[in-house]
Amino acid sequence: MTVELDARAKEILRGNDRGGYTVPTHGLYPYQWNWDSVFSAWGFSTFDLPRAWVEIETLFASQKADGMVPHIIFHQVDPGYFPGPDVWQGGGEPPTSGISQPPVAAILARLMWEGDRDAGRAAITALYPKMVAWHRWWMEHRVVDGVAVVTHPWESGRDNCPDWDHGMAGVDGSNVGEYHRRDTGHVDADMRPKKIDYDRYLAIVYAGRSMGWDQARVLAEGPFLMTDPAVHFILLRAMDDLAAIGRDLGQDVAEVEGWAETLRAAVPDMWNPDLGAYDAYDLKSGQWANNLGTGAWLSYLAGVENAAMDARLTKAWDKVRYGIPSADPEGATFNPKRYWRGPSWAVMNALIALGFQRMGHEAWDARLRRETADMIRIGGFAEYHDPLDGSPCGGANFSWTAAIWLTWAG
Ligand code: 2M8
Repeated sequence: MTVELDARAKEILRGNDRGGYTVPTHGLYPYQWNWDSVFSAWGFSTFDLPRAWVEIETLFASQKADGMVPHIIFHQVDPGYFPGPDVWQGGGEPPTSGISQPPVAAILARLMWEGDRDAGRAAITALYPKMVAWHRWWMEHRVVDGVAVVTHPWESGRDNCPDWDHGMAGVDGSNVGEYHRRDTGHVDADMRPKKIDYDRYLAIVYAGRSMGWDQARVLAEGPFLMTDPAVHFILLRAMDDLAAIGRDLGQDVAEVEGWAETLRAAVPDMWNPDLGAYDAYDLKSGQWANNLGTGAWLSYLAGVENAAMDARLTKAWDKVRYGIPSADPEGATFNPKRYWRGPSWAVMNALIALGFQRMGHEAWDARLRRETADMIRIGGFAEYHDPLDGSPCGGANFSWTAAIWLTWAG
């Protein structure tokens, strides 16, 4: 069974390879997505290391002059996805979107590099200054008072999670006109964001586009601005990993270490005492999300933990059977099948597990790995799974789920 699933996972990555980059899945997502691509690279690294490094090189080839690495790169126009390059108008050749995605590259590149230094030396040496430039972009354009923020739910990667409900309520989506969604033609609409969400996603894109994607303006004037503990902890961990890579390469890492210190010093500011956990905060309305979500779970990744939160988190985990739910199972809006509002994501489970490993939570790591593997055995290499019964949700033959099977779960 495991051997068969190993072979199937490799087949999925090979099948989604479009030559230098990997699509998340055929049909639903026909372009290169930033963090999907890095997870795919990690998957490739288990059986084709040169191909793995090429994946990350292709991603960084679309880095902007200001250091941003875009969230989508539209290599070949495909009418099967909306919104495409004509809507985004993010510039570049190939064209890109105008926002970024969680900076996991340094975290996984370090694992790949430490797995085989000789094979990775040339790639990591070329990538290092590019990753530094990207992290500098985050510090300049997506960190407010030491805390990481997102300017669009898509920038967080967790599109419709309850974290964003307050911020999204403040976005006027009434003027976006007619448009034709494609996602609901590929997968069950009940597993996707609602129309009201899409209206607002588009309104935020139109606002950024009208500013010519001037990122200082997007930050200051955009209609959506929330702190994101998940991105904060990912960025902080990525800083530590980038500094480690830099030291290995004999670079002066003082600037990177300084960024890590800034982010680490602001961790207490993300603590919501009423929730008893790290939480997202709406900088527009001045309200906590009050949601026990992925951000809290990712604290371990950055070497942060809090005894009060541990009990709260494990209680939520115990309510489901297959991995970490993307929203609190006791929350009023929990939905085990609707995208980021409850389902378990193999890719998030793997990232959370890297945190458990860092903090020495071996039993939790083993449990999460077992549950994620069981979920994949039950539901296949789906985009995400129902955490109650493991059934598959969203797109099938998904690159990052295949990658997580090969690197960790399987
Ligand atoms: C989802 O997001 C895209 C927009 O970026 C979409 O729904 O159209 C998210 O799950 C995101 O995290 C992921 O990178 C992307 C591709 O798998 O799909």
